[in-house]
Amino acid sequence: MKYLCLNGPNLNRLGKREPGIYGSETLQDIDKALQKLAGEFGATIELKQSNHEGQLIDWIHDAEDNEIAGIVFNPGAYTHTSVAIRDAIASVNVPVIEVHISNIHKREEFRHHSYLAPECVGQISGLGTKGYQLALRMFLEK
Ligand code: CA2
Repeated sequence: MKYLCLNGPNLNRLGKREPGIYGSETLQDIDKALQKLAGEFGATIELKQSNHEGQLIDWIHDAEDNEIAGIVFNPGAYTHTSVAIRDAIASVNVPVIEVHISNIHKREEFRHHSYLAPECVGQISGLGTKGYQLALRMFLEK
């Protein structure tokens, strides 16, 4: 089975700034842990990051054509703004788990609402970078 891990805007800065909120791990560290976990189940996962909404939408569409079995998705700030990404998730037959490193419900009011959550299988928030592995494990054990 093939899985995809998508990351939205500014997540390429992980580990470089704001370690108090997002920890000290980089996207590369997250990728490494996901590769190891997927490997244990004989699966593969590809991690991608983009700062551009349209690119993320194209990757979501491509996931269906590429027979991706599930997407672990940290949409970054697009979580709170993007009807277009919500529509993209709704337009494909690929399950998506929304992941946030920080607890968005403990932060500013504008982060409490997700446009995407109603189209996702579920949401993991506030469990640090471990949340990515938990989301992938959910797909792998299903
Ligand atoms: O907690 C999360 O994972 C978020 O998706 C991260 C987004 C934020 O807009 C969401 O509300 C919650 C921001 C990602 C920015 O990443 C940075 C990494 C290092 C330094 C500064 C920002």
